[in-house]
Amino acid sequence: MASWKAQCLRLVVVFAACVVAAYGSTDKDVIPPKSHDVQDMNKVKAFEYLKKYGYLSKRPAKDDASGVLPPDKAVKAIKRLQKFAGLAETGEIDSSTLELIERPRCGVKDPELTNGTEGFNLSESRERSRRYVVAGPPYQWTKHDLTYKVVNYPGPPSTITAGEVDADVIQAFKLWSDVTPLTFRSVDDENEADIRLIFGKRSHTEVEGDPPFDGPGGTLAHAFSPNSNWGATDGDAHFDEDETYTHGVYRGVSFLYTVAHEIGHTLGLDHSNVPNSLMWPWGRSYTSNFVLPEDDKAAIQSIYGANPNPPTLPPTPPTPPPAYCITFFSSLVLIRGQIYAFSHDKLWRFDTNGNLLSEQEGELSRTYFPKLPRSVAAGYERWYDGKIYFFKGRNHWVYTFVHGPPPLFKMYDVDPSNLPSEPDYPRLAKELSLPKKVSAALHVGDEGRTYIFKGKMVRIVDEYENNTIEETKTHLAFPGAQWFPTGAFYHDGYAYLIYSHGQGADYFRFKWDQTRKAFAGMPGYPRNFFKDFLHCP
Ligand SMILES: [Ca+2]
Ligand SMILES: [Ca+2]
Ligand SMILES: [Zn+2]
Ligand SMILES: [Zn+2]
Repeated sequence: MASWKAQCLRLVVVFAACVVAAYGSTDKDVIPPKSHDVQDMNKVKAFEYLKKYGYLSKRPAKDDASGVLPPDKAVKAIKRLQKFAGLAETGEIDSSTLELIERPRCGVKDPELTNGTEGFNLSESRERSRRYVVAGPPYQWTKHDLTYKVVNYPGPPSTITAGEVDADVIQAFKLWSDVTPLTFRSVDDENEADIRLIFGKRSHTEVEGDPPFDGPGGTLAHAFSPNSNWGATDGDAHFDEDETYTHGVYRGVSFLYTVAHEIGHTLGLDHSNVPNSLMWPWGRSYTSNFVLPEDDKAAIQSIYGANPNPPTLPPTPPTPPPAYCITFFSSLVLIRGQIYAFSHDKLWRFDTNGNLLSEQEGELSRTYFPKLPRSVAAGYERWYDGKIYFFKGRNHWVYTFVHGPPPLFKMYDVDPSNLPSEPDYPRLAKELSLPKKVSAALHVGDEGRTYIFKGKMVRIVDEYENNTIEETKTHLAFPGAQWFPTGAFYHDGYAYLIYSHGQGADYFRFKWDQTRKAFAGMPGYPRNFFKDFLHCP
């Protein structure tokens, strides 16, 4: 891997430069299958994606020229993508994989996560293997005082003004300079700039090997590693001008987020497989009070060290807390790596770093989940098939993800022979052999285990075997926990039990013990959920 990488000019979209160099004419012989069948269209799409983003990096075998990717190679590549993105490794282009493929993202190729990859640590548990990746020497700056130039500004369909671009660029550089000895200074002459930020459509520069952009959607931007033999283009970032860049609103593509991510590449970072890290390849919408996630801070400090003069925290202006900081959440559910917080007929979405991903005032939950009742009491996403279960009172609802325009989830039809009739919910919890009045639920994906909370009790269900492993008192399965959690989720090796009350919410945290197949209590809890998770005052 390392030697292969070193041979390439290092556009972090190594794709164009390297693939052409490594494959020569063979590359264009591999033609994806042509068909009007939807299934095959998805295969073509997936094939293009895997090739473009570094999941089919080996020289294709001769017989690939037939246009059909050998099934074992396809399965392997799809599994690698699913592993990187934290999806169930089915090896099939299932609905969540298709959704991932259609999500706008950075054009830079994803790193191959092997034992030998720089900066990537495999440790005991699978969950812990999620970590940042650095490009490694020599792809880093040898000086700390860097200069930049915003060479041009985007026209329509972007709605961001030149002033807003400049403000976002300053804020994006500050995210990185606050935690490192690096400094960034704007210069007037682009020829004096280390880092040039350039907007363009399709074939957007004269630079040989710079891959063209792909129109609206798909690739948002790409960047070039420092010291990677591209001459002046080293350390530059290019932004697809066919995107609708926005500033400070929840619509369109957040320019702040996009530029902050690309700067990470221009400083020598590769993509991280930590969901919701800044160097995670898939773009996301505007977030208020964006903070640099810990994974990215650790990544950049592993190259340049910490800031010897860390900035003193600026005095926080006395702004009223956002509405969600004084909301009673009837349930908190982790769905596709995001926390969905439900209250009455609304929901708020947060990433696991506590960045708000939805409107500050909340959104109607039915725009995501048609016919979902108000104040849903509990829910969880089952990893192996992506089904999302909700509970309230004596009833349950099941949803599945659909890619395309909202609503993003549709009711799951229990009996496929019923199609195209409407699935029939609510259904009784009893049909799932579950009690009524479930207050919270969490799902440990790797184990296929679901914990269903009701009153003082928790029922541990094996989803693979479809049976109950154990029913016990909550504080026995979760040492130190109180009864009756109102929300729960499992993330990255830890379970969180949340207790909403009139004045906010407390939470307890428990570590999954792989050997004992049980949760261990952690000292120092309960803590304030709104402060820790949602950055509320
Ligand atoms: Ca440059
Ligand atoms: Ca694009
Ligand atoms: Zn990227
Ligand atoms: Zn470019």
